[in-house]
Amino acid sequence: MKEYSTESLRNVALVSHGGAGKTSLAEALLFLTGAVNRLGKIEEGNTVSDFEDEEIRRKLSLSTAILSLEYKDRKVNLLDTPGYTDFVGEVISALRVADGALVLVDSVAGVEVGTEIVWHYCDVFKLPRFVVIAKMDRESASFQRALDAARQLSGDVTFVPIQLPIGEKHEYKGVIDLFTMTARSGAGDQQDPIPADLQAEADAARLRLVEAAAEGDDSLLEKYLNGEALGDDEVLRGFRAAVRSGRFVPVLTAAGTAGIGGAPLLDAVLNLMPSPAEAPPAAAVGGKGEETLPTSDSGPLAVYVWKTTADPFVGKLTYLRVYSSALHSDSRLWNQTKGNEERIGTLHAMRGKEQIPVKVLHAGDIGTVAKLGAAGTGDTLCEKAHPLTLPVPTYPNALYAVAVLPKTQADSTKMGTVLSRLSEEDPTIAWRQEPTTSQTILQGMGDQHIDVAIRRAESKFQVGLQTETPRVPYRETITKPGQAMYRHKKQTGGAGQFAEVHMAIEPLPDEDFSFENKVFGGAISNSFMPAIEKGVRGVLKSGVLAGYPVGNIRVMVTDGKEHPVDSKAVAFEVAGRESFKLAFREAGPVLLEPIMTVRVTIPEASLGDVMGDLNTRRARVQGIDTERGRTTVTAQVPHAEILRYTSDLRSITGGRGVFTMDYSHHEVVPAHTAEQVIAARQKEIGKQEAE
Ligand SMILES: Nc1nc2c(ncn2[C@@H]2O[C@H](COP(=O)(O)OP(=O)(O)O)[C@@H](O)[C@H]2O)c(=O)[nH]1
Ligand SMILES: [Mg+2]
Repeated sequence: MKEYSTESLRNVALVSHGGAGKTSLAEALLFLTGAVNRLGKIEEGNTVSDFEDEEIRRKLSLSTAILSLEYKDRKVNLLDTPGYTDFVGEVISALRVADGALVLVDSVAGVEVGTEIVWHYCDVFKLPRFVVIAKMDRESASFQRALDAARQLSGDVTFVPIQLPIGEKHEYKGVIDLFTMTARSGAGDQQDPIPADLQAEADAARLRLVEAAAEGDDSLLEKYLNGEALGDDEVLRGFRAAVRSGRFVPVLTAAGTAGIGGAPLLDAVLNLMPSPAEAPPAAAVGGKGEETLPTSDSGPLAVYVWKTTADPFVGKLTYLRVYSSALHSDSRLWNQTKGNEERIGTLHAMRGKEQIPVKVLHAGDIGTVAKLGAAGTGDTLCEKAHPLTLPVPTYPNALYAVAVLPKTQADSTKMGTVLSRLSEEDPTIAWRQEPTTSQTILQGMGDQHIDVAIRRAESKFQVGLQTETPRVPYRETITKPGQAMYRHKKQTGGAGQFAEVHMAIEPLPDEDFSFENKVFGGAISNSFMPAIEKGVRGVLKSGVLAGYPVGNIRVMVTDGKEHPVDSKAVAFEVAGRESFKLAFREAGPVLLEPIMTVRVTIPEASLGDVMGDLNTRRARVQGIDTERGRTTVTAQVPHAEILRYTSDLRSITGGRGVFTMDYSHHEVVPAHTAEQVIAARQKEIGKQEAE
């Protein structure tokens, strides 16, 4: 591939609800520009973009692919993102490094919830964008209906068609390009006269385009208001400014699988989307505070790692965007985030999994490099002499948790490593050990996300994992003072065992545990105290009621007896343990459960359903706020009741609801619920012991 300068690049992300036709459209553009000589199909599992085994198996995109294509002497880096909500992390990473976005709207389904979500993220990154009304050849496709739906995406911008479809449904043949006022049938290489029956409609639409163009530039507006005609160049210049200001969104149409509309779409990308040089310059934190980086080869080197993948055959692949200066193959640079030097081998432009070696990536370009040592997603690479850190976007919290278990002993030793790898690759995956339940917890965006992660662990790292619902980290404690004594006596042949311990316990609200020797007159030698304490501490870990950790207890040894020959540390350990258990049962034992503070943000219309559902979850609602049609409910909800809320909220709100969740405190479990929890846990322990 030849070298492309900053001005000749376009970085554009394809975003939408899943199934709107992004991957198929990208495939059509690759085919049109000669990057592939056969049009791949989703159904046949042979598109360039969806190359991963899991993507082929599921027939949908799971991660962002770079599709570099060359058109009219420019290079367009298409970033084809997944649409399914679980994989929104990939969308965020792609939008972070894109200079513009193509938002696809299905010509039949219209705007779906995934479209609203990606629109919101385009706002976050302030990206100029197009709406592409896709799959126009489908039965019951309607340009007008889809356009009306798209207009609902935002009341703050004006949607302006720059193309009209020639025909719809199976009659869809091509597009009318309102810039050139020509008909472009099929892929649109050729420009023909507009069909007579569409001329009036095209003239009216052109008028609205010219009006929008005039608004993009004050001098043009004056000319326009004075009744002078604007030339084609002026229309383009004015409209380009209008689009980049974010106030106007051009609307296009296409059908990827039918190969219609590709060339006019690419023309619009070249004409209207900013090159990296025209996009707002990046800001980074340097040694002396924030710096604005010129997007040119002469700036200080700043490279952002936006994605990393590991593959048993390819090894580690690091996806980069150069923000400033040029990055050369076979060079060295500094990983400012990790604090180590990185050796850059051969740089590549990418086309799905195909790596096309390049000598240099100029400022603004996107590509990959293999086998970087430490670099992970979100790192900044720079020159050691000029340290810089580029900002990492905020990813949503991964709140869908499962417990993971190794399938075999061999898997067990590799489990931690593989979970770390997965969470390094994907900022929306996290894992940790939960000490109170002794479980390994893996968190992601939803069940599909976790499912894909588990399959990757198996196929890429050969580590078999199983999942189960995580246990709630209950705790046990007491509510009033209690006391007990226990005598341990054992005569086996020669040496016997003897110990007697009297114990009093009471609640200790502000501390987890204290152990005191209150024995008068040497009834128990001081030297046995550590053994008694050890016996008690053993119970703190394993619990009394249902095997959960015990805490907030003050333990006092008040009296006891010992035998000159048979008393040994081990005997006092047993007596300490058993007397503590007895005292515990006397002291009003209760189960404590974690209570979470949950903030649920939903469309106002879903409020009734969401509140009704929260009621079934023992929730205490603390507040309801409504702002611009979105309502936020704040509530305290027992952890046990909200384990699967990610999926449940999605189904209650049609995917429009989101929530955050933070640990608040532990609280006594109501007696009735506690009985059920204890019974279930005892059954589980019984089963484990039987095994
Ligand atoms: N009729 C028709 N079907 C399409 C078109 N584009 C995609 N599809 C089909 O719609 C489904 C989803 O397409 P895909 O490209 O994977 O959508 P994505 O999830 O947005 O990437 C697949 O079955 C495609 O074959 C199109 O232009 N016309
Ligand atoms: Mg796709």
